Amino acid sequence: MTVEQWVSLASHFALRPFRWMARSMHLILLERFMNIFVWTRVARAHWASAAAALVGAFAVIVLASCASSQGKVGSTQVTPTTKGSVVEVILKDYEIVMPESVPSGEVTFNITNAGSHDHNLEIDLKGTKRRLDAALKPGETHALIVPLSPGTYDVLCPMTGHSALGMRRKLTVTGQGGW
Ligand SMILES: [Cu+2]
Repeated sequence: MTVEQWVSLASHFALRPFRWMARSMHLILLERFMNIFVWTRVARAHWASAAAALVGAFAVIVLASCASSQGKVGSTQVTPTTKGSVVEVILKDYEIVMPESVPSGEVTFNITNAGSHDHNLEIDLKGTKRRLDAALKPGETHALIVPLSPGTYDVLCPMTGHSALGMRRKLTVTGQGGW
């Protein structure tokens, strides 16, 4: 063997530990990278489930607030008169569309059945109840005249099960009317 070959062989063995170190450093870096990759995937999965939980909680809150409200609250026209007011009421399957408040006095409810089932309108005057003598067939309109003093009244459809389906709401009578 020549001198150069000896030097080459010697340096090969002398550098061996350094080469091994370099390789293991490489592996450590690769492992770190893999860990970060796996960790971000796990974190992303966690964020996804957290977001899903948040959306779920929001949906529950919305449903709960819908369930606790007095049916759907839509609105129609109130026309003040010298004695009180004229109020348009639209009955739907299964919703009562009318204003949330009316001025006190003689209130004329112009009730229209815009649904596909028979409906009626009942106002609870804290003891006595007022409603149309006959339920309205689909498409029919009838007036119900009720003297109302200031306060809050329950309004519902007295047909079986309809109030539970959403035909129930509150009506506030303000003291700004004819009385
Ligand atoms: Cu009804």
